[in-house]
Amino acid sequence: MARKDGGTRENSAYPFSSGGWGSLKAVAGALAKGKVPLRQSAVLMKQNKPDGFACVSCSWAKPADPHTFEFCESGAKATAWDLTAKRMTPQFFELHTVTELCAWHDHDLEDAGRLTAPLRYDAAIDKYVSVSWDEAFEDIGRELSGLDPKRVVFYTSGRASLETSYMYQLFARMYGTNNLPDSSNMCHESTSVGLKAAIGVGVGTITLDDFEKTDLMFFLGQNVGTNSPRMLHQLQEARKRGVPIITFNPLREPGLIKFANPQSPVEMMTPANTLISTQYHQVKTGGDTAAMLGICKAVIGADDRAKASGAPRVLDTAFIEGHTTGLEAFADYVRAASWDDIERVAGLPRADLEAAADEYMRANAVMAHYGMGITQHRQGVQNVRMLCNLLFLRGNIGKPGAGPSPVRGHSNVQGQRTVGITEKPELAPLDKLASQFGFEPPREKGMNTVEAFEAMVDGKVSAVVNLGGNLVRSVPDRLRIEPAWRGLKLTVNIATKLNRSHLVHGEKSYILPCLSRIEIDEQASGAQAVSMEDSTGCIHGSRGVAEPASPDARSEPYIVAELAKHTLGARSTVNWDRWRNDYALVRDEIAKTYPETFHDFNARMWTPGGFPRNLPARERKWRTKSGKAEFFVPETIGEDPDMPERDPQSLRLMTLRSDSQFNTTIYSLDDRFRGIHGDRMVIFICQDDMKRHGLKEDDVITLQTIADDGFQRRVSGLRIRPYDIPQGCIGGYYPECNPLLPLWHYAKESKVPGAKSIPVHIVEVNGVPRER
Ligand SMILES: Nc1nc2c(c(=O)[nH]1)N[C@H]1C(S)=C(S)[C@@H](COP(=O)(O)OP(=O)(O)OC[C@H]3O[C@@H](n4cnc5c(=O)[nH]c(N)nc54)[C@H](O)[C@@H]3O)O[C@H]1N2
Ligand SMILES: Nc1nc2c(c(=O)[nH]1)N[C@H]1C(S)=C(S)[C@@H](COP(=O)(O)OP(=O)(O)OC[C@H]3O[C@@H](n4cnc5c(=O)[nH]c(N)nc54)[C@H](O)[C@@H]3O)O[C@H]1N2
Ligand SMILES: [Mo]
Repeated sequence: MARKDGGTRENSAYPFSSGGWGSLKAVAGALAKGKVPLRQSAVLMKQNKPDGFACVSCSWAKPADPHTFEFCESGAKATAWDLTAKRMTPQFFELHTVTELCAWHDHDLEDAGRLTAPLRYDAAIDKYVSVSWDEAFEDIGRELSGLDPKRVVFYTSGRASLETSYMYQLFARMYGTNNLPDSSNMCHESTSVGLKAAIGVGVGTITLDDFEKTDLMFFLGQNVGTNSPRMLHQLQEARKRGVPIITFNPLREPGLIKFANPQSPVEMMTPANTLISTQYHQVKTGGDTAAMLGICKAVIGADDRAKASGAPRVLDTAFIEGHTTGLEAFADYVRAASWDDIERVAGLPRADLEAAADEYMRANAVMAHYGMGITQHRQGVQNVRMLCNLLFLRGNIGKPGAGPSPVRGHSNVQGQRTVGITEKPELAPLDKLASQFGFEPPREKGMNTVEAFEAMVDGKVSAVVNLGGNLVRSVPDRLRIEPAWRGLKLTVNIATKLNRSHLVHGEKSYILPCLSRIEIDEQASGAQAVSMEDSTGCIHGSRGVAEPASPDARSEPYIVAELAKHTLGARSTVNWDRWRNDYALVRDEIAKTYPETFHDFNARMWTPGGFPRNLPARERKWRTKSGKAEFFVPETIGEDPDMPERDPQSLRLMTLRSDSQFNTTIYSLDDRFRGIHGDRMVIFICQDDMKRHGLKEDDVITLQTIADDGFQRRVSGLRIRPYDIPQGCIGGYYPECNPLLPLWHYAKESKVPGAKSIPVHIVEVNGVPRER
């Protein structure tokens, strides 16, 4: 299953490596398709530059000395998507009823262009109609003040800036609720919970400098070529130094195999592209705990032998004794684990895991990059804890070139948590906020994303305010949640483009068009800047450079300030108008709330490369329960409790992203890397399983979730695509497959939906039901 060659065997579906000419062509195509005016496309030169704007796509770090083109194919597509010349004016909405728009494809809705004016749903004509900003704010304020704050949900998608997020959480808390779910709840919350327990901070500890000092990198369940392509720069530099990369991923992802740097003409010309992964292990979905357990078993076995023979120890005993707790219990568990179980659950032979362990034992400094393949499982938090166990064995944290590296998704998803977007009161500086602003914040736990939807299905939510996002598409169980969403009294959507969640509206519904942060944001005190935190905990300023999509669109801080003012009225102790006029004043307040990280915020935000967050684990200070880095004994070897035990017909479905989407935003129906064109309703499945289930390429199947809760979850019209993927595991696209994901299929400790391991059956082939 594993190939030590790291992929010399070409994936027949994909003749290109990631990056390369295909990537440049895709950028040009994206600009042309969006009809981006030429003067606007020059904007790309300001992307991720210290004096420019932070890309609206992924959250990968922005270097202090950026490349001339510090953007990638995905980032350029995201920029082009925002800068499009197409507009969705009120006239557009005069022409189309909401019922009619509900039949549009997700791609077509957003592709119709940027929203230009505030809109209110008019039930009498089933259309969104133009409304003035004043009217909108007044009506929303009135509606919200009449509701029980505990029944109102304030969602944030991870793009909004630190300034907006800080204002938003303060607004929600002054209003009276901690219901502040965000996209992280469906994403890296397993990291926030797992790393916090293990090392005392809920985020990764590496910075860009570590790439120059590392000896080995693990890559688990993250698809770098598609989802954080700028990181390929650092990976390639490390590979040139001979640093091995060991990948665990069920799919042979072309973007993890080879790399050609489109910004290096020499490499573009030479056929010898750099290999990314030196070992590629096609672990079974959900098999990572078992795989890491196998590596730990080989390492601890080698250490036991060294100890017995008096040879130098394999474990970093100084680190373990000085900094950790719980090794003995963990080591006993590892020694007792059987290779048979490990091989079965990981779907990998012992020899492969030992090969990974050999590299690991040779390396002095090891980083572990990981993504949704680790976090979006019933055992997502356990996976993160296992990864820490593995790193702790050889002291791979808090030293140069080493540490856990959760590759975050949205461009400021990590930062939002840093400034108080959380439903967990213990993670928010409530006392500070109370004294700083003279109010009594709510102390009881709010709802995270899954809890908010559970409550919605039970009729316990009245209103949702969406700061970005497209929840009826991104959350599990679409067929159950859409009717619940329609039952809401009020839905307020702050957005750049129209999406499905705006159409599946509540009784009252507003769409408030906002600026993208690529755009110039003029307020009373002049042009404004905002800031974000990247995946490596560095904070950057960002200044819009493009012309606003519409004179009638407003910035996010402006909209949040007005909503707060109109909802809270005299109850508020904040002068929202001053903040709205000058975001530097908001940053001063952030600095007061969080002085350790944000002192002198206004000056430091322009530090090239960003300024680092205060992260004690980087200095080997552990803010955990025990005051040490904590080893962890897994509850199970990784089996998913929702997966039927002995059912040869069952399959595990993982839901994936293509390189032509940003989450629910579908740029096109292609997936260049995986060789898919013009169709997202596909299922990746291996030849063995095709044979076993009697399927041919292009057969069209219906999948049904295996669950006995009395609710039938099906998706039809899925076309069979043979792919290099382990037996028993299949892949499909997010969000198309979301109706199959039950709301209750989540990681116990983090409530992150198990989007990478949905138990399914094939119930229909080419329209003919399957007997069972
Ligand atoms: N272009 C683009 N960039 C994006 C996004 C986008 O949609 N488009 N989304 C952004 C967001 S919000 C996020 S969170 C990130 C997501 O970025 P990633 O973390 O890369 O997420 P996915 O694409 O969902 O899938 C990750 C990989 O996990 C593998 N995988 C699935 N199951 C398992 C498993 O059990 N074990 C292992 N080891 N691997 C598994 C899949 O084959 C896939 O290669 O990207 C961000 N960047
Ligand atoms: N099955 C399955 N489900 C998943 C996942 C999966 O891998 N599989 N991944 C999960 C993950 S990791 C995530 S992060 C979530 C994401 O879930 P969401 O946060 O709900 O979705 P997005 O697609 O990121 O949001 C897109 C919308 O945001 C709005 N928007 C874009 N830019 C801006 C802006 O600058 N400001 C404002 N206010 N609005 C803007 C646009 O209207 C756009 O339609 O989905 C999760 N759901
Ligand atoms: Mo995400």
